[in-house]
Amino acid sequence: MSTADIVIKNGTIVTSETSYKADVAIQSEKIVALGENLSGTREIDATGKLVTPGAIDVHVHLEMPIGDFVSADSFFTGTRAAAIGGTTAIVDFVETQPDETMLTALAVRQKKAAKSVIDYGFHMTICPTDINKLDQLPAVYQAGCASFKLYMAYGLRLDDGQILQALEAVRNVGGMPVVHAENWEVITSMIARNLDAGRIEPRWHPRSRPSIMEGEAAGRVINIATLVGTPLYIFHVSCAEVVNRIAAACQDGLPIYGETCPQYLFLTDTAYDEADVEGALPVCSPPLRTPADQVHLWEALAQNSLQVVSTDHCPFTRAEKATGLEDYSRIPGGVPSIEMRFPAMYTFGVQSGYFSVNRWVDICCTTPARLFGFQRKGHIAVGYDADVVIFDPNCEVELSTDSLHEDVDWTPYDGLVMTGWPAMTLSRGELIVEDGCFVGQPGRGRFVTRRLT
Ligand code: DUC
Ligand code: ZN
Ligand code: ZN
Repeated sequence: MSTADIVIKNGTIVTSETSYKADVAIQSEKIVALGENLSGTREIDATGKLVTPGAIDVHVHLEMPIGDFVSADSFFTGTRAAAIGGTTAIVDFVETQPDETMLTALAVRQKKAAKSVIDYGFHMTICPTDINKLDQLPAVYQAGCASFKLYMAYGLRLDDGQILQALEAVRNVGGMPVVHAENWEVITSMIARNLDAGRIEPRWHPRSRPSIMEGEAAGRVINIATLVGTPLYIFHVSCAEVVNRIAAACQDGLPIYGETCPQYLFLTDTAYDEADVEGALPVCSPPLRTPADQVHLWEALAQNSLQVVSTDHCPFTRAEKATGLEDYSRIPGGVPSIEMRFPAMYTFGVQSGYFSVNRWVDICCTTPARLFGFQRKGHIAVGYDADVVIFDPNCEVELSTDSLHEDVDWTPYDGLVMTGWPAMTLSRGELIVEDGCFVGQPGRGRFVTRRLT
């Protein structure tokens, strides 16, 4: 073949299926050849390194208005941090105002995302005020939003009848529904009872959102999805009760999928016992759970009862978190994880022996691409986008607010040591991260038209 733009030489290619030594040739944004002794205008030596697909994070909230606040990372700072950690595509969210069409809301959100440094897509949220707009779903799917978000909690929650209608409409366009599964009636009753009794501290957050009720909500929506005959993807699984329901559905051959997130794999509910704002910082929903739940999640990832690790990256500052110290239900929920996910899953998933290097790539890259319709991403193969990470398995990085690039003044992972970190990140053939430094341009990321068929 003719000389390629870039050739990554001497690395070990890791896919979800296999690992092997080969060079990777890149031309005009694509992988154009895999083989031995390839030559390129620029040659990058990857001796001793793993060459993986760029990771895909299908659950992030960047500059997202939530309650009185806006989540701390912008599309620029959040995607820059993601790229430094080896993530080359994200999926964020669109919420439609009552007097707007879904396509208008999509266009508004696309404008917001214009400074992204990596490629992106959006889940279209179906809010209660969207139930009479379900005839817009074919146009939304056509526009490239192949997945639809349903809430069972918060102000945007749908009741069971609305969930039935929404799932039928998503099924009819061939989309993937994603769901936040919690039992809002029980949660709000327990919060009211606690606040009435003066139980206002963050430690009451997990006690108001018991895992048995996360399991109940997940079971209920799995049943409705099964009745409707649609696949379903459950967001931020935190506990054994949900894992067991997904595993049972998979056993029955149903297309039910689940993700968990770093916060549930690395932190536990004792974090809420810390004094002052420290106890408020890790408030997220569902809440952090027990060490036993944590082990269950790791084992579920190994056994394919959970298929994906995403982040639910949704940071708020220390000052914003502190506004809820007199009422834990007002603490803005969410933690930062967008940068550490891919290396953390290598260090604590692969190095700790939970699963293989191929399963790591499957969980972080290939399955998220497949389930969410990134048809040219998530794999190292000819014809795919040259979204590639050159991963140094020996590079040690200690996580801290200083070492991370997220635009927020704390991290829940302070002091956690990664053994393995991206040496380089390429997005569509462009080198955008080198030795931990971002070297790309704001706005180079593109909206990806996702399709499931
Ligand atoms: N929980 C959510 O459901 N979304 C944003 C952050 C959080 O903690
Ligand atoms: Zn959620
Ligand atoms: Zn979320």
